Amino acid sequence: MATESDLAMEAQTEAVTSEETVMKQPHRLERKWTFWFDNQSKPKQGAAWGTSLRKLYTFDTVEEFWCLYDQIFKPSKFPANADFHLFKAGTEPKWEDPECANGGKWSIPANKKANLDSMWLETLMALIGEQFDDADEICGVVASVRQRQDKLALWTKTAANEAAQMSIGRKWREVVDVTDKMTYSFHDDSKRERSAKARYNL
Ligand code: MGP
Repeated sequence: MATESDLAMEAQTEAVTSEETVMKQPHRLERKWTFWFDNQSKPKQGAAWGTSLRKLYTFDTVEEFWCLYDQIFKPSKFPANADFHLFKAGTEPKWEDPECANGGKWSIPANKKANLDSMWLETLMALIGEQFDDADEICGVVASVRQRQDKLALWTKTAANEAAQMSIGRKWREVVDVTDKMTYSFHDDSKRERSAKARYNL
């Protein structure tokens, strides 16, 4: 017959086992995200924009994210003219994608390589962690490694919605912790409402 201490030991073992099971389960994100990469450092003569754009990985857990980030996605390791993208799965990082066609982007210049990496990482975590109130308005983020100056751009869906863009811009500024001037530009000027502006500033 089991003694009281046997039962206590059993209960304790069960509790530890179920805690381990919970810890081993991957932490699922609210939605799926896709990493893209475009290496335009050796462009083929006459090749149209987008021919070197590659879809790399789609993931939906925190564990996959860290694995991918650690192994590959540090922008500063890459040559000039490379672009990195993290976009919602199903949205291509192109103006032509229906989710982006009526949108635009907030841009932030990165003054140092370390700066680009840290702003990129902070942005990725804010996106997959759903920290933006207007998350449904966001398409994704692009890190551009450039000879002149690296930069980050946060692409959004509805450029004409000024209130949403201002809210996203303010939040992004907080996330990357910069105080520099930021500009939002429409992908396609001809698509904006007549009454709307072509740009917003923060
Ligand atoms: P860019 O990289 O968005 O501009 O586009 P930026 O950041 O001002 O310039 P960069 O030299 O620092 O890269 C540069 C050019 O690439 C554009 O003028 C287009 O010709 C082409 N291009 C860029 N994007 C994102 C697209 C796109 O989504 N679709 C198409 N068709 N062309 C694009």
